[in-house]
Amino acid sequence: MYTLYYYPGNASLLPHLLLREIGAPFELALVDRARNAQHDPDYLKLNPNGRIPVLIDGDTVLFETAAIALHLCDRHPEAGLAPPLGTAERGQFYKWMVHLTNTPQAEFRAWFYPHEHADSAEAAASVKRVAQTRLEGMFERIAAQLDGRDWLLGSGMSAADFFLLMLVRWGRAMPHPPRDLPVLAAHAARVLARPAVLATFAAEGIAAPFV
Ligand SMILES: N[C@@H](CCC(=O)N[C@@H](CS)C(=O)NCC(=O)O)C(=O)O
Repeated sequence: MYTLYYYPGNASLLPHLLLREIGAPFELALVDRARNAQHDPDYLKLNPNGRIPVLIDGDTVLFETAAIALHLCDRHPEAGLAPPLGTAERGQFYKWMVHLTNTPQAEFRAWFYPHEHADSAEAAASVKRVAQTRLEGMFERIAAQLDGRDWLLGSGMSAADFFLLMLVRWGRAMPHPPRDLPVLAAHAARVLARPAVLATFAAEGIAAPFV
């Protein structure tokens, strides 16, 4: 039985989506951001960075969304959410998982929390503007690579597609949201067609529109 520390719509959404897609038994533990529970001493013992999510798997405590996702793929190979180890497609899978986490996901941190990267309100506004432009470029490049295929990997749907859906969702309030790119809208619709995805949103109390 896994325990996923989550907050609705946060980065915990990716492991939550994967747990439901896999069909693994898990329980959810709310980290109440409304009262900054991510900085409670007990939570900091799980993730000293004070960030969501954390996954508990027996004696294993993991933070970092992408690491949790990769671990779940490895623990449940039968779910087919990652290509077999040592194959060319596995390399492509790593490429996308690492790219999504260290490029758009990291840039979203600057967009959602610009004050962390600035020492004045004016500088923070500038950080947010620049992050927005950079995110637009990132999504355009992802869309260009996805053009003509259903999933990020040629071999079929993988955890990276769920990751992309979460990021497209995070951009829904941007002036030029990623869903405006037809390739990304079509990809999001394919992922949203998975029953596990709608069940995840329902469990987190998230209503449509999802992206
Ligand atoms: N690199 C981390 C980032 C996680 C992250 O930024 N989580 C956000 C929610 S999406 C958070 O915990 N925000 C609360 C805070 O920073 O105080 C990961 O992927 O797990």
